Amino acid sequence: MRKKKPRPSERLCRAEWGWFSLPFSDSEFLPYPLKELFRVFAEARKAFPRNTVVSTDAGNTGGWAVQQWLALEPYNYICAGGFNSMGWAASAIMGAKLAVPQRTCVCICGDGSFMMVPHVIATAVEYSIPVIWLVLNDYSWGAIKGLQGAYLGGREYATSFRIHKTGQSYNPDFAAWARSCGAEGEQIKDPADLAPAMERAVKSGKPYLLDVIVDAEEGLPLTSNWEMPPYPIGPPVFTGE
Ligand SMILES: Cc1ncc(C[n+]2csc(CCOP(=O)(O)OP(=O)(O)O)c2C)c(N)n1
Ligand SMILES: [Mg+2]
Repeated sequence: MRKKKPRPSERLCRAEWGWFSLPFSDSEFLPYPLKELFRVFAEARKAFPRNTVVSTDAGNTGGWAVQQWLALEPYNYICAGGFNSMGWAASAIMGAKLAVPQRTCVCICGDGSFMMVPHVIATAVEYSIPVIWLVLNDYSWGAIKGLQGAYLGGREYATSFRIHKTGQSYNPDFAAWARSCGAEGEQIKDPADLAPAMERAVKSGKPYLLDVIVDAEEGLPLTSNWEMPPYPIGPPVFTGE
């Protein structure tokens, strides 16, 4: 009989994770654009209260959020797990807010995921559900664009959002859309504006969308692996052992 490998203790896993994450512990030392991307999570952790409920979605944004968001108390983090369905987090966060109205509730999702269910803002306004959507906007289905890079020899097919005649990056103005629904919305291009905007969102008591423009060409390292035949599954980046 094969001997079962003992599971590493939780404390050991945490220590390993701390070591793995050390290079990201201070965004000041990170190269651009990594620095900017990491800062979103660091600023969010500082700006949102300790018991904030966070929901995360699919894509690179979901992968980064699941790794970088530090849930400090139980029952404060929700995601669709392996289903990984885009749009889930933007909707589910309203359910969370109805369940725990006294807590700040924040959805962290990508622009592609938010575009699956942009009508959530109208619902939140109709029923006065003051949640916050933190949309990391890289003008693409970034995760799929990355996979295409590997599968198609660097060729990208329809995963960047562009005006096709000019090649210019395109997305609707999400913040304007939020305001037109009767919610609040802000677009953030300068990372220095992140913290004050997040604080305004918490204080507003209204549904609030923060459209954060990110340059995610070079993202944070993801520890998860996708099974994508015929390619072999890559070795785990982080094992916690
Ligand atoms: C409903 C649904 N359709 C398709 C997919 C496959 N898929 C996984 S990630 C992704 C792109 C996600 O884009 P975005 O939300 O902008 O995140 P990014 O990777 O750019 O950070 C797609 C299409 C999915 N997970 N769910
Ligand atoms: Mg995206």
